[in-house]
Amino acid sequence: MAIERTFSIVKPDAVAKNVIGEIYTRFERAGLKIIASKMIHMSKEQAEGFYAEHKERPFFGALVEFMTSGPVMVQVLEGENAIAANREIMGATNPQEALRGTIRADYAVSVDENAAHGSDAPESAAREIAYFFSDEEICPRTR
Ligand code: DAT
Ligand code: MG
Repeated sequence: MAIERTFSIVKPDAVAKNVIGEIYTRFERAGLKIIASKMIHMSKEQAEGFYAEHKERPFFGALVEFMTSGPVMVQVLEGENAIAANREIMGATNPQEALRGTIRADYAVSVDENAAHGSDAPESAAREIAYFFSDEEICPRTR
């Protein structure tokens, strides 16, 4: 499998729980390299645009409200099979269904506030990375 990039968010609930570092450690232990990272507090427009694919879903308003309720960490992760690897360590969307030892099982309690986001395909990864990061903000390892 080739080296891939994926887009990740440590969501407002996890930032509020003060577990940014613990989640970053899980990325690193899984062999994923953080090649871009910043803290932002999303505007309503930014969150609506990011989750545009879900705008007809009944939970859309609550999702946007949650994602703008506090700061988040946004990051680009790079590594072997990064998209699937990140989804695996995050666990299922509903923390009640997430496997033990996954980020969502350990740091989230409900589907409404589920600690982390990870791109689900190469196309969404490219779109989501470009949505939050300019090329200059992405820093591939040189050593
Ligand atoms: P994922 O974040 O695992 O990619 P998704 O893309 O289906 O899941 O949904 C995006 C987010 O929307 C998800 O992280 C939490 C919220 N969400 C999804 N399904 C939901 C539901 N049934 N009730 C409330 N929020 C939901
Ligand atoms: Mg998704």
